[in-house]
Amino acid sequence: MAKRALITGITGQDGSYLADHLLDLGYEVFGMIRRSSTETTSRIEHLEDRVEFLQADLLDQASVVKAVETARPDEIYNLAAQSFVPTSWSQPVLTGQFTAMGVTRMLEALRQVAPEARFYQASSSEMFGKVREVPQNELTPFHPRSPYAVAKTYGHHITINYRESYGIFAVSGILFNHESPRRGREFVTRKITDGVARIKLGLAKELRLGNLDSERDWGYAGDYVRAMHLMLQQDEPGDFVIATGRTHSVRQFLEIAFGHVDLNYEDYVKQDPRFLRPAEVDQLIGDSSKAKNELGWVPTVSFEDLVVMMVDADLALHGA
Ligand code: NAP
Ligand code: F7E
Repeated sequence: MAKRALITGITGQDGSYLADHLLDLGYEVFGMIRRSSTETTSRIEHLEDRVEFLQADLLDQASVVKAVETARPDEIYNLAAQSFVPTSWSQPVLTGQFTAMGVTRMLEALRQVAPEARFYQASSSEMFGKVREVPQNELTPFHPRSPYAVAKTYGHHITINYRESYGIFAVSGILFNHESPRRGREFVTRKITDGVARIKLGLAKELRLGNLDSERDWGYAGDYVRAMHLMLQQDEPGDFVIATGRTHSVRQFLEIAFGHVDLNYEDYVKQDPRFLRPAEVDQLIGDSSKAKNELGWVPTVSFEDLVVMMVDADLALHGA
């Protein structure tokens, strides 16, 4: 019989790639969607006939319980969150409700109606924040630098706590930044590739950004969802860092993205203090050797290929 998976956050970047991957593997996929007055399903339009959608909101315990009850999942992937770091300073309480307490609501729903289901929590490299060691691995202490990262740190620990308290097969993937043509346009990579496409096609004259010196370990989202699935297929539950092991600055991203269309980023990029953060994470670089050894997971898309893939996709979207 086909395995059943429930994905929260299925309308987001990772949810859409994970749904693609699980359907390819023969899963029956259920997707939790919150009510909206506007369409939020553009990333999963191609899957509408193959996924069963369940309306629920992470803020509403009864709706979450109902979704788990209906899906009767073998596996739950908890990807839903308020995931944009700057918004976590302007809406810190809501971010805590979604990104921290939302995890407990999902775990409680699982405990109540599907205690045998395996649970994946979307943890984040942002938990390392002001890093204590380089590179960061599963044992590196956390020092979160934003309300988002604090909320994710809670979600990480409550997942481990439910594993230890109730024997639930609950794992946490500490994923470093991962991007794709389906990335939200407010995140820096997509903001840049969208900006490059607009500038190249004469639709915009400049691109306003914040800190160009911060460095991230950027990978491809399609690679990272494979790791989520692998984590739930192990004999014992455990936590894994997923990263490429290479770090690059926003400036290097700009050089490659503008260079790909024969432009120089310095002619178009303006620094704008509105995009600076109250506390910055300067550099992240992950050590995913545990994932390589135990899951057999390795990334397949290089940084350079990722940038080019995203620029080309945005050029195509704008009609080039
Ligand atoms: P994303 O594109 O921002 O998607 C977030 C998803 O959460 C959307 O489907 C959104 O639904 C849903 N959501 C938000 N609030 C909700 C609520 N109250 N009830 C139900 N659903 C809600 O994020 P992503 O990049 O795919 O990331 C997936 C997860 O991994 C997130 O938890 C993120 O924090 C975490 N993460 C991401 C990265 C990364 O680099 N991408 C790295 C580490 C961890 P709507 O469409 O209705 O808004
Ligand atoms: O910023 C700098 C900014 O917003 C990356 C989320 O998926 O990954 C993501 O969080 C860097 C930061 O991602 C702009 O200051 C400069 O240093 O693309 P971002 P993030 O904050 O790293 C982690 C792993 C998650 O878990 C999160 O959910 O780029 N930057 N200028 C800018 N960033 C933005 N957004 N906009 C700018 O104009």
